Amino acid sequence: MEKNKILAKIITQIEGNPEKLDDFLVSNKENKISKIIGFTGSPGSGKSTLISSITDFLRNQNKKVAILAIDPKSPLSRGAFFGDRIRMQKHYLDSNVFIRSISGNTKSGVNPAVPSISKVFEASGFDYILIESVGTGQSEIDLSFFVDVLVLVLSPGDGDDVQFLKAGILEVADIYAVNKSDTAGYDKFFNLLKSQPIFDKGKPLVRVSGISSEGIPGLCKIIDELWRKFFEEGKLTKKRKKALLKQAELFLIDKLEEIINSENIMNFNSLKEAKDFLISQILESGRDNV
Ligand SMILES: Nc1nc2c(ncn2[C@@H]2O[C@H](COP(=O)(O)OP(=O)(O)OP(=O)(O)O)[C@@H](O)[C@H]2O)c(=O)[nH]1
Ligand SMILES: [Mg+2]
Repeated sequence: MEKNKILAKIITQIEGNPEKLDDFLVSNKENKISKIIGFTGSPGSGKSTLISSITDFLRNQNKKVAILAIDPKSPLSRGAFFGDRIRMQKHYLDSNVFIRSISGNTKSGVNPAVPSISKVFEASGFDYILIESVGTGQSEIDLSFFVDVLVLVLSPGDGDDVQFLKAGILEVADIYAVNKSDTAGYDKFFNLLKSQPIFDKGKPLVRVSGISSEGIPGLCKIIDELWRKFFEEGKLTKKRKKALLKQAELFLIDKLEEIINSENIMNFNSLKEAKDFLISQILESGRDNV
């Protein structure tokens, strides 16, 4: 079977049960570290277009690229809806680019299978894993645990959305990519952002256009430099360990919700009893299934 088809099948199994990962990694001989880069931002800010443009740039350097789009709207069923297919179209013909979308629809936040899927990509020898996630709030913050470097994509369309600019995602992003530099009124927006105290903390604010490709080589250089810095400081190892904890937390949250929403759980009368009950249920459900 063609290599990418095998990869697609493995990911489908991991998405349903991330703990299966260990079965697949036994034969990993590549032993190469991928750069896991997250792209988040409000709907329509241009994440997919930017990822496509970055993929062009990386492919020109002969890098292998895996793209994982987390789609919050898609059903939990297999073969989830892939809204960005058109923008990524040309890359589908390239066997060194692998594109996959998964559902982000878990109650707890971002899909907890993400780090396991990244490990499969890493074991398959991809140089870069580019992860797109849309939405504001918890799922984006969760994504920051699952990537090495997080890029927040802003665009002039976000200008009026003060709520968005206030969200905690600004703090957890490592790089701000201000997209659509080819559009009218862009400079005003860029300068407005630049003058905000939050953008004045030394994190890179980069002028880019996913359409004209302005600033893409510069953005990729900044991503690489930051990744290397995190790697050399040992931050990357810590981050990836923390991702495992976050993954476990997300599973536990989903499991707890399931227990709380189930029937016949009323045989306790105090907070302590309720707490003990939850703990016992978690333990009873078996560590392997949590
Ligand atoms: N002019 C201009 N338009 C852009 C640029 N990047 C994206 N767009 C347009 O903005 C719209 C949204 O782009 P997408 O790449 O789909 O944005 P997205 O953030 O992936 O959107 P969602 O996945 O729906 O959240 C499309 O019409 C793009 O053509 C850019 O750099 N310049
Ligand atoms: Mg998109």
